[in-house]
Amino acid sequence: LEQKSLKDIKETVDLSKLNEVRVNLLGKKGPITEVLRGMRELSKEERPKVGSFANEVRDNLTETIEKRRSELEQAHLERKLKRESIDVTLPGKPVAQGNPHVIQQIIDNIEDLFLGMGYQVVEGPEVETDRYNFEMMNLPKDHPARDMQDTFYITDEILMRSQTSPVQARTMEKHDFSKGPLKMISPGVVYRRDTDDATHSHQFHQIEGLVIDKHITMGDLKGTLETLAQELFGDRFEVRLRPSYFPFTEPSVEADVTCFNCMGEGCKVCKYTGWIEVLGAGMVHPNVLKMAGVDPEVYGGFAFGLGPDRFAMLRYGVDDIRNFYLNDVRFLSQFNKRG
Ligand code: FA5
Repeated sequence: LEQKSLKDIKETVDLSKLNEVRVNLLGKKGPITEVLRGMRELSKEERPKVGSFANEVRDNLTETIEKRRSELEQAHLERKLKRESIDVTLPGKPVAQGNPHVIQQIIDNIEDLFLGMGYQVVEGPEVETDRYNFEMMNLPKDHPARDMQDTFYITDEILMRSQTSPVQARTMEKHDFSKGPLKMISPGVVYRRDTDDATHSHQFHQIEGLVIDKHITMGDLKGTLETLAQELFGDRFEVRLRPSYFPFTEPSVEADVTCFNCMGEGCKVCKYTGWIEVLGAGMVHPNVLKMAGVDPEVYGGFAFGLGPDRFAMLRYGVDDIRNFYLNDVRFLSQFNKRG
Protein backbone atom coordinates (compact mmCIF):
# COMPACT_ATOMS: atom_id res chain seq x y z
CA LEU A 1 0.00 0.00 0.00
CA GLU A 2 2.73 2.40 0.94
CA GLN A 3 4.68 1.90 -2.27
CA LYS A 4 1.60 2.20 -4.45
CA SER A 5 0.47 5.34 -2.60
CA LEU A 6 3.87 6.95 -2.93
CA LYS A 7 3.79 6.26 -6.66
CA ASP A 8 0.26 7.69 -6.95
CA ILE A 9 1.31 10.82 -5.13
CA LYS A 10 4.31 11.37 -7.36
CA GLU A 11 2.25 10.89 -10.49
CA THR A 12 -0.45 13.36 -9.47
CA VAL A 13 -0.33 16.36 -11.82
CA ASP A 14 -2.78 18.80 -10.31
CA LEU A 15 -3.48 20.17 -6.90
CA SER A 16 -7.11 19.13 -6.58
CA LYS A 17 -6.26 15.52 -7.51
CA LEU A 18 -3.52 15.57 -4.88
CA ASN A 19 -6.01 16.68 -2.30
CA GLU A 20 -8.28 13.78 -3.26
CA VAL A 21 -5.40 11.33 -2.83
CA ARG A 22 -4.60 12.85 0.57
CA VAL A 23 -8.18 12.51 1.80
CA ASN A 24 -8.39 8.93 0.53
CA LEU A 25 -5.16 7.90 2.25
CA LEU A 26 -5.09 9.92 5.41
CA GLY A 27 -8.73 10.91 5.94
CA LYS A 28 -11.15 9.48 8.46
CA LYS A 29 -12.14 6.69 6.12
CA GLY A 30 -8.63 6.00 4.82
CA PRO A 31 -6.61 2.77 5.40
CA ILE A 32 -4.25 4.30 7.96
CA THR A 33 -7.06 5.56 10.19
CA GLU A 34 -8.63 2.14 9.83
CA VAL A 35 -5.47 0.38 11.00
CA LEU A 36 -5.11 2.72 13.95
CA ARG A 37 -8.76 2.25 14.82
CA GLY A 38 -8.33 -1.55 14.72
CA MET A 39 -5.51 -1.42 17.27
CA ARG A 40 -7.94 -2.01 20.10
CA GLU A 41 -8.37 -5.56 18.90
CA LEU A 42 -4.64 -6.30 18.91
CA SER A 43 -2.61 -7.82 21.71
CA LYS A 44 -0.50 -5.63 23.96
CA GLU A 45 2.72 -6.76 22.29
CA GLU A 46 1.50 -6.12 18.77
CA ARG A 47 0.03 -2.67 19.47
CA PRO A 48 3.25 -0.62 19.73
CA LYS A 49 4.73 -2.32 16.69
CA VAL A 50 1.70 -1.84 14.48
CA GLY A 51 1.18 1.65 15.91
CA SER A 52 4.66 2.88 15.24
CA PHE A 53 4.66 1.27 11.78
CA ALA A 54 1.33 2.91 10.91
CA ASN A 55 2.61 6.28 12.17
CA GLU A 56 5.75 5.90 10.17
CA VAL A 57 3.79 5.17 7.01
CA ARG A 58 1.48 8.13 7.72
CA ASP A 59 4.40 10.50 8.27
CA ASN A 60 6.09 9.29 5.15
CA LEU A 61 2.94 9.77 3.09
CA THR A 62 2.24 13.20 4.63
CA GLU A 63 5.74 14.34 3.86
CA THR A 64 5.57 13.07 0.28
CA ILE A 65 2.20 14.74 -0.25
CA GLU A 66 3.53 18.07 1.07
CA LYS A 67 6.56 17.81 -1.14
CA ARG A 68 4.43 17.08 -4.17
CA ARG A 69 2.10 19.94 -3.26
CA SER A 70 4.90 22.46 -3.19
CA GLU A 71 6.23 21.11 -6.50
CA LEU A 72 2.82 21.48 -8.09
CA GLU A 73 2.34 24.96 -6.61
CA GLN A 74 5.68 26.06 -7.93
CA ALA A 75 4.88 24.71 -11.40
CA HIS A 76 1.50 26.45 -11.30
CA LEU A 77 3.13 29.75 -10.34
CA GLU A 78 5.69 29.42 -13.11
CA ARG A 79 2.99 28.76 -15.69
CA LYS A 80 1.03 31.76 -14.44
CA LEU A 81 4.04 34.07 -14.57
CA LYS A 82 4.81 32.93 -18.08
CA ARG A 83 1.24 33.51 -19.20
CA GLU A 84 1.04 36.94 -17.61
CA SER A 85 4.45 38.23 -18.54
CA ILE A 86 4.45 41.66 -20.23
CA ASP A 87 6.40 42.34 -23.38
CA VAL A 88 7.74 45.78 -22.62
CA THR A 89 8.99 46.16 -26.18
CA LEU A 90 5.45 46.12 -27.67
CA PRO A 91 4.25 49.57 -28.82
CA GLY A 92 1.77 51.16 -26.36
CA LYS A 93 -1.84 52.01 -27.11
CA PRO A 94 -2.22 55.69 -28.09
CA VAL A 95 -3.92 57.86 -25.46
CA ALA A 96 -6.13 60.58 -26.95
CA GLN A 97 -4.99 63.99 -25.72
CA GLY A 98 -7.01 67.18 -25.61
CA ASN A 99 -5.96 70.25 -27.56
CA PRO A 100 -6.70 73.93 -27.23
CA HIS A 101 -9.51 74.96 -29.60
CA VAL A 102 -8.20 76.70 -32.73
CA ILE A 103 -9.67 80.04 -31.61
CA GLN A 104 -8.03 79.65 -28.22
CA GLN A 105 -4.74 79.09 -30.07
CA ILE A 106 -5.18 82.42 -31.87
CA ILE A 107 -6.05 84.14 -28.57
CA ASP A 108 -2.97 82.59 -26.88
CA ASN A 109 -0.83 83.78 -29.79
CA ILE A 110 -2.16 87.35 -29.52
CA GLU A 111 -1.81 87.33 -25.70
CA ASP A 112 1.83 86.26 -26.01
CA LEU A 113 2.53 89.04 -28.50
CA PHE A 114 1.02 91.76 -26.29
CA LEU A 115 2.50 90.39 -23.05
CA GLY A 116 5.85 90.71 -24.82
CA MET A 117 5.09 94.40 -25.44
CA GLY A 118 4.37 95.01 -21.74
CA TYR A 119 0.57 94.75 -21.76
CA GLN A 120 -1.39 93.12 -18.92
CA VAL A 121 -4.20 90.64 -19.62
CA VAL A 122 -7.49 91.52 -17.89
CA GLU A 123 -10.82 89.71 -17.85
CA GLY A 124 -14.33 91.10 -17.45
CA PRO A 125 -17.82 89.67 -16.85
CA GLU A 126 -19.88 88.22 -19.73
CA VAL A 127 -23.10 89.19 -17.96
CA GLU A 128 -22.70 92.95 -17.87
CA THR A 129 -24.64 96.02 -16.88
CA ASP A 130 -26.07 98.45 -19.42
CA ARG A 131 -23.99 101.10 -17.68
CA TYR A 132 -20.59 99.53 -18.48
CA ASN A 133 -21.51 97.97 -21.83
CA PHE A 134 -23.02 101.17 -23.24
CA GLU A 135 -23.31 104.27 -21.02
CA MET A 136 -19.67 104.37 -19.89
CA MET A 137 -18.76 103.83 -23.55
CA ASN A 138 -20.44 107.13 -24.44
CA LEU A 139 -23.66 105.44 -25.58
CA PRO A 140 -26.51 106.90 -23.52
CA LYS A 141 -29.84 105.07 -23.45
CA ASP A 142 -31.40 106.71 -26.51
CA HIS A 143 -28.22 106.75 -28.63
CA PRO A 144 -28.93 105.55 -32.19
CA ALA A 145 -25.52 103.79 -32.41
CA ARG A 146 -26.80 101.17 -29.95
CA ASP A 147 -28.42 99.61 -33.01
CA MET A 148 -24.93 98.75 -34.30
CA GLN A 149 -24.83 95.99 -31.69
CA ASP A 150 -28.12 94.14 -31.44
CA THR A 151 -28.07 93.03 -27.82
CA PHE A 152 -29.45 90.15 -25.71
CA TYR A 153 -31.04 91.87 -22.70
CA ILE A 154 -31.72 89.96 -19.48
CA THR A 155 -33.45 92.92 -17.76
CA ASP A 156 -33.52 96.65 -18.67
CA GLU A 157 -30.21 97.08 -16.88
CA ILE A 158 -28.50 93.69 -17.32
CA LEU A 159 -27.39 92.17 -20.60
CA MET A 160 -25.01 89.71 -22.26
CA ARG A 161 -22.11 91.98 -23.17
CA SER A 162 -22.11 92.82 -26.87
CA GLN A 163 -18.43 93.81 -26.90
CA THR A 164 -15.33 93.60 -24.69
CA SER A 165 -15.14 97.42 -24.52
CA PRO A 166 -16.77 97.62 -21.02
CA VAL A 167 -13.51 96.14 -19.67
CA GLN A 168 -11.85 99.43 -20.77
CA ALA A 169 -13.96 101.41 -18.30
CA ARG A 170 -13.63 98.81 -15.54
CA THR A 171 -9.83 98.82 -15.86
CA MET A 172 -9.38 102.61 -16.18
CA GLU A 173 -11.45 103.19 -13.02
CA LYS A 174 -9.09 100.98 -11.03
CA HIS A 175 -5.79 102.06 -12.56
CA ASP A 176 -3.44 104.27 -10.57
CA PHE A 177 -1.96 106.56 -13.24
CA SER A 178 0.60 107.98 -10.84
CA LYS A 179 2.30 104.56 -11.07
CA GLY A 180 2.57 104.60 -14.87
CA PRO A 181 0.65 104.16 -18.12
CA LEU A 182 -2.16 101.66 -18.64
CA LYS A 183 -1.58 98.98 -21.28
CA MET A 184 -4.03 96.13 -21.34
CA ILE A 185 -5.73 93.56 -23.52
CA SER A 186 -8.91 91.72 -22.59
CA PRO A 187 -9.98 88.57 -24.43
CA GLY A 188 -13.43 87.06 -24.01
CA VAL A 189 -16.75 85.93 -25.41
CA VAL A 190 -19.41 88.43 -26.55
CA TYR A 191 -23.02 88.01 -27.68
CA ARG A 192 -25.17 89.68 -30.34
CA ARG A 193 -28.52 89.07 -31.93
CA ASP A 194 -26.77 88.86 -35.30
CA THR A 195 -28.12 86.44 -37.87
CA ASP A 196 -25.56 83.66 -38.24
CA ASP A 197 -23.86 83.54 -41.64
CA ALA A 198 -20.39 82.74 -43.04
CA THR A 199 -18.72 85.61 -41.15
CA HIS A 200 -21.19 86.27 -38.28
CA SER A 201 -22.01 84.25 -35.20
CA HIS A 202 -24.40 85.24 -32.38
CA GLN A 203 -21.66 84.29 -29.92
CA PHE A 204 -18.07 85.08 -30.84
CA HIS A 205 -14.78 86.27 -29.39
CA GLN A 206 -13.23 89.67 -29.11
CA ILE A 207 -9.95 90.96 -27.78
CA GLU A 208 -10.03 94.49 -26.49
CA GLY A 209 -6.86 96.54 -26.37
CA LEU A 210 -6.29 99.80 -24.51
CA VAL A 211 -3.29 102.07 -24.01
CA ILE A 212 -3.59 105.27 -21.92
CA ASP A 213 -0.63 107.53 -21.29
CA LYS A 214 0.41 111.15 -21.74
CA HIS A 215 1.57 111.36 -25.34
CA ILE A 216 -0.14 108.62 -27.33
CA THR A 217 -0.88 109.29 -30.99
CA MET A 218 -2.67 107.69 -33.90
CA GLY A 219 0.80 106.68 -35.12
CA ASP A 220 1.20 104.45 -32.04
CA LEU A 221 -2.11 102.78 -32.86
CA LYS A 222 -1.11 102.19 -36.47
CA GLY A 223 2.28 100.75 -35.48
CA THR A 224 0.65 98.43 -32.96
CA LEU A 225 -1.90 97.16 -35.49
CA GLU A 226 0.82 96.63 -38.09
CA THR A 227 2.85 94.57 -35.59
CA LEU A 228 -0.25 92.49 -34.87
CA ALA A 229 -1.04 91.90 -38.55
CA GLN A 230 2.57 90.97 -39.27
CA GLU A 231 2.58 88.47 -36.39
CA LEU A 232 -0.60 86.74 -37.49
CA PHE A 233 -0.47 86.88 -41.26
CA GLY A 234 3.12 87.67 -42.18
CA ASP A 235 3.14 89.17 -45.69
CA ARG A 236 0.42 86.91 -47.00
CA PHE A 237 -2.39 89.45 -46.86
CA GLU A 238 -2.92 93.12 -47.45
CA VAL A 239 -4.27 95.18 -44.55
CA ARG A 240 -6.11 98.47 -44.98
CA LEU A 241 -7.32 101.02 -42.46
CA ARG A 242 -10.45 102.98 -43.35
CA PRO A 243 -12.26 105.71 -41.46
CA SER A 244 -15.20 104.50 -39.40
CA TYR A 245 -17.40 105.49 -36.51
CA PHE A 246 -17.61 104.28 -32.89
CA PRO A 247 -19.14 106.46 -30.16
CA PHE A 248 -16.24 105.65 -27.81
CA THR A 249 -13.38 106.66 -30.14
CA GLU A 250 -12.63 109.80 -32.10
CA PRO A 251 -11.30 109.48 -34.75
CA SER A 252 -12.27 105.87 -35.43
CA VAL A 253 -10.99 103.35 -37.96
CA GLU A 254 -11.70 99.84 -39.06
CA ALA A 255 -9.09 97.39 -40.35
CA ASP A 256 -9.85 95.05 -43.21
CA VAL A 257 -7.72 92.19 -44.52
CA THR A 258 -7.86 90.89 -48.09
CA CYS A 259 -10.27 87.97 -48.31
CA PHE A 260 -8.28 84.71 -48.30
CA ASN A 261 -10.91 83.04 -50.42
CA CYS A 262 -10.74 85.37 -53.44
CA MET A 263 -7.66 87.50 -52.65
CA GLY A 264 -9.53 90.69 -53.42
CA GLU A 265 -11.61 89.53 -56.37
CA GLY A 266 -14.86 89.31 -54.42
CA CYS A 267 -16.72 86.16 -53.36
CA LYS A 268 -19.54 84.94 -51.15
CA VAL A 269 -17.36 84.77 -48.01
CA CYS A 270 -16.57 88.50 -48.19
CA LYS A 271 -19.92 89.40 -49.73
CA TYR A 272 -18.16 90.34 -53.01
CA THR A 273 -16.13 93.15 -51.43
CA GLY A 274 -12.71 91.48 -51.53
CA TRP A 275 -12.11 92.44 -47.88
CA ILE A 276 -12.90 90.98 -44.46
CA GLU A 277 -13.27 93.37 -41.54
CA VAL A 278 -11.25 92.18 -38.57
CA LEU A 279 -11.18 95.00 -36.05
CA GLY A 280 -12.40 98.39 -34.96
CA ALA A 281 -10.14 100.96 -33.30
CA GLY A 282 -9.54 104.63 -32.59
CA MET A 283 -8.38 107.29 -30.17
CA VAL A 284 -10.29 107.02 -26.88
CA HIS A 285 -13.11 109.62 -26.72
CA PRO A 286 -12.62 112.28 -23.99
CA ASN A 287 -16.10 111.48 -22.61
CA VAL A 288 -15.06 107.86 -22.01
CA LEU A 289 -11.94 109.02 -20.14
CA LYS A 290 -13.94 111.52 -18.07
CA MET A 291 -16.60 108.98 -17.07
CA ALA A 292 -13.90 106.55 -15.91
CA GLY A 293 -12.27 109.27 -13.79
CA VAL A 294 -9.32 110.00 -16.09
CA ASP A 295 -8.47 113.63 -16.94
CA PRO A 296 -8.64 114.00 -20.77
CA GLU A 297 -6.58 117.21 -20.53
CA VAL A 298 -3.62 115.16 -19.30
CA TYR A 299 -4.15 111.63 -20.57
CA GLY A 300 -5.18 110.09 -23.85
CA GLY A 301 -4.73 106.90 -25.75
CA PHE A 302 -5.95 104.39 -28.26
CA ALA A 303 -8.23 101.36 -28.10
CA PHE A 304 -9.05 98.52 -30.44
CA GLY A 305 -11.43 95.57 -30.52
CA LEU A 306 -10.60 92.64 -32.75
CA GLY A 307 -12.35 89.42 -33.73
CA PRO A 308 -10.15 86.32 -33.24
CA ASP A 309 -12.77 84.19 -35.05
CA ARG A 310 -12.19 86.21 -38.22
CA PHE A 311 -8.42 86.02 -37.70
CA ALA A 312 -8.69 82.23 -37.47
CA MET A 313 -10.75 82.15 -40.69
CA LEU A 314 -8.11 84.14 -42.52
CA ARG A 315 -5.11 82.36 -41.14
CA TYR A 316 -6.42 78.87 -41.88
CA GLY A 317 -8.63 79.55 -44.90
CA VAL A 318 -11.86 78.52 -43.14
CA ASP A 319 -14.75 79.80 -45.26
CA ASP A 320 -17.51 79.59 -42.63
CA ILE A 321 -17.24 80.87 -39.04
CA ARG A 322 -19.91 78.38 -37.93
CA ASN A 323 -17.41 75.53 -38.34
CA PHE A 324 -15.66 76.74 -35.19
CA TYR A 325 -18.79 76.21 -33.11
CA LEU A 326 -20.10 72.89 -34.43
CA ASN A 327 -17.61 70.90 -32.35
CA ASP A 328 -16.94 68.42 -35.13
CA VAL A 329 -13.72 66.75 -34.01
CA ARG A 330 -12.79 65.92 -37.63
CA PHE A 331 -12.72 69.66 -38.37
CA LEU A 332 -11.14 70.78 -35.09
CA SER A 333 -8.39 68.14 -35.01
CA GLN A 334 -6.87 69.64 -38.18
CA PHE A 335 -5.53 72.40 -35.95
CA ASN A 336 -4.10 70.10 -33.26
CA LYS A 337 -0.64 71.11 -32.26
CA ARG A 338 0.24 67.75 -30.75
CA GLY A 339 -0.91 65.67 -33.72
C1 FA5 B 1 -16.84 96.69 -31.68
O1 FA5 B 1 -17.39 95.73 -31.08
C2 FA5 B 1 -16.04 97.71 -30.95
N1 FA5 B 1 -16.21 97.53 -29.53
C3 FA5 B 1 -14.58 97.59 -31.36
C4 FA5 B 1 -13.75 98.75 -30.89
C5 FA5 B 1 -13.08 98.67 -29.68
C6 FA5 B 1 -13.67 99.92 -31.63
C7 FA5 B 1 -12.32 99.74 -29.24
C8 FA5 B 1 -12.91 100.99 -31.18
C9 FA5 B 1 -12.24 100.89 -30.01
P1 FA5 B 1 -17.48 95.84 -34.07
O2 FA5 B 1 -18.94 95.68 -33.82
O3 FA5 B 1 -17.08 96.30 -35.41
O4 FA5 B 1 -16.80 96.80 -33.03
O5 FA5 B 1 -16.77 94.44 -33.78
C10 FA5 B 1 -15.38 94.32 -33.73
C11 FA5 B 1 -14.91 93.06 -34.44
O6 FA5 B 1 -15.59 91.91 -33.93
C12 FA5 B 1 -15.24 93.05 -35.92
O7 FA5 B 1 -14.24 93.73 -36.64
C13 FA5 B 1 -15.25 91.58 -36.24
O8 FA5 B 1 -13.94 91.09 -36.39
C14 FA5 B 1 -15.82 90.99 -34.98
N2 FA5 B 1 -17.27 90.74 -35.10
C15 FA5 B 1 -18.29 91.61 -35.00
N3 FA5 B 1 -19.48 91.00 -35.13
C16 FA5 B 1 -19.20 89.68 -35.27
C17 FA5 B 1 -20.00 88.50 -35.42
N4 FA5 B 1 -21.32 88.53 -35.37
N5 FA5 B 1 -19.38 87.31 -35.56
C18 FA5 B 1 -18.03 87.26 -35.55
N6 FA5 B 1 -17.23 88.31 -35.40
C19 FA5 B 1 -17.80 89.51 -35.27
